[in-house]
This record gives sequence, C-alpha cells and structure tokens, in this order.
Amino acid sequence: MQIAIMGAMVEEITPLLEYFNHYETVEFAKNKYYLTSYKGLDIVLAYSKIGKVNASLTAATMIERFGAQKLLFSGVAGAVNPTLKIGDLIVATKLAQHDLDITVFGHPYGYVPEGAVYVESDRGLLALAKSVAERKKLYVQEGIIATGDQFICDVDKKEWIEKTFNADALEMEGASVAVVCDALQIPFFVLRAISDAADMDAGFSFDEFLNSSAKISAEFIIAMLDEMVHD
Ligand code: 3QA
Repeated sequence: MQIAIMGAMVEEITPLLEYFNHYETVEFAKNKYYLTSYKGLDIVLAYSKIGKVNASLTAATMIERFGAQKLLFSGVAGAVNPTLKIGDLIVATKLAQHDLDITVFGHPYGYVPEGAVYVESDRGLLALAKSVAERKKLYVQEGIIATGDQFICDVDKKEWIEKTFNADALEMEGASVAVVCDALQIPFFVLRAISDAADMDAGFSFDEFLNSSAKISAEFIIAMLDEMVHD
C-alpha cells in the first residue's frame, strides 16, 4: 500500500520527516517528494507550498507519478466554529471552495458546472480517525472545512464563510486536494489542528502556534499509520 501524506508548508511536514528519519528525495515539478517506508507501508511525503493550485499539483503528482492509493493531509487551520480552540483537531467530513463564485449565473457559491459544492472525505479514513481518537483518548471534531486562496484574518469574512458553507474551519488547500482525489478515485482525508481564529489576531496567532499545532496534527497521522499497519 502506497500512502501519500501531504502538508502545504514545510512546518506541516517537518515533524513527519523527523519521525521517519530515513528517506529518499525525488525532485519533480519544482518540488521535492520524500519516499520512505514505515512498518511495511510505502509512503510518499511532500509539502505542496501554499494554496489551491500548488496543492492540486502535489496531490495529482503523488497519485499519478508516485502511485499513492490513499492520501492524508496534515496541517493547521483557522477556526470558524467557536468551540474549536488553538491546538484542537478537526477532520473534514466534506470540503468546499469558498472563493469560487459564478453566482451571477444562478449557481451557489463554491459550485462550477459538472462539479459539486462539497466533496466528501473517505468514510473508512474518517472511521479510522475516530477509532484512533478513542484509543488515544484524544478529541477530534468532525466538521466542514472551507478552502480558498486567502489567509482569512477578518471576522466579517469568516462569518460569511461560516453562514455560506456551514464551515467549522478554514484553510487554503483542502478542498482542492479533495477535488483531485475524488476525480482520481483515491480515498483521502484532511486533518488540521487549529492555529488561529481567522480574526484580527490571526496573523500573530498563526506565527505563534504554527509549529505546535502542526505537530499535533502530524502525531495523529502517525497514530493512524500505526493502525493502518494492522489491517
Ligand atoms: C497560510 C497557510 C496556508 O497553507 C493555509 C496556513 C491557518 N490559518 C488560516 C487562516 N486562513 C487561511 N488559512 C489558514 N494554512 C499561512 S500564509 C503565511 C505564510 O508565511 C492554514 C491556515 N486564518 C510564510 C512566511 O512568510
């Protein structure tokens, strides 16, 4: 089984690279892909660089060029749902692109013809996350993640995303990865630990908590890999 693990920023995959320790580096399309194996699982690891376009390229590359059969995204997110605090984990049940707008033609926000507003995560991976959370006595909230090519640091924008997509958290890559995986029929899921509340203080909060929250997410991914080894 070849498993892809991706983040957007180097900080989001550094805890995983440090954990795996030995890996081979392959360069492709102006990016680096790290190949390793963990307890018999073949792993391709990469950070895409920020945003939907970069994330799409990386997800497609991991699947088409490196043969990934499942994709796990690990990283940080801005909280929309006020129950989510710094360091809390959220796993996406479904994801939408909040910056996609052809509403003048009568379509809903986030929709393009032949697409869908929401792409759903793989149920098997969600179930796996749930059982790992129970075993580790960790709380992982399930919810809707909204994605767009903007760092949100404004309460009005955040509230618009909340009411338009019923979103619980927001970030800049998840939904694009979801579209790619859905099209290529690869089970995926997106896990994020909260780094900020997408408000006025988001920039400072993000800088302060990027590393610690990225680590919380990465550690949960490793616990999931440990569980995958057994099936
Ligand atoms: C944005 C990163 C991008 O990959 C999306 C973090 C956390 N809080 C967010 C928010 N709005 C949107 N997304 C997020 N990630 C950071 S850009 C800063 C780069 O600094 C999730 C995310 N409020 C690099 C140093 O110059």
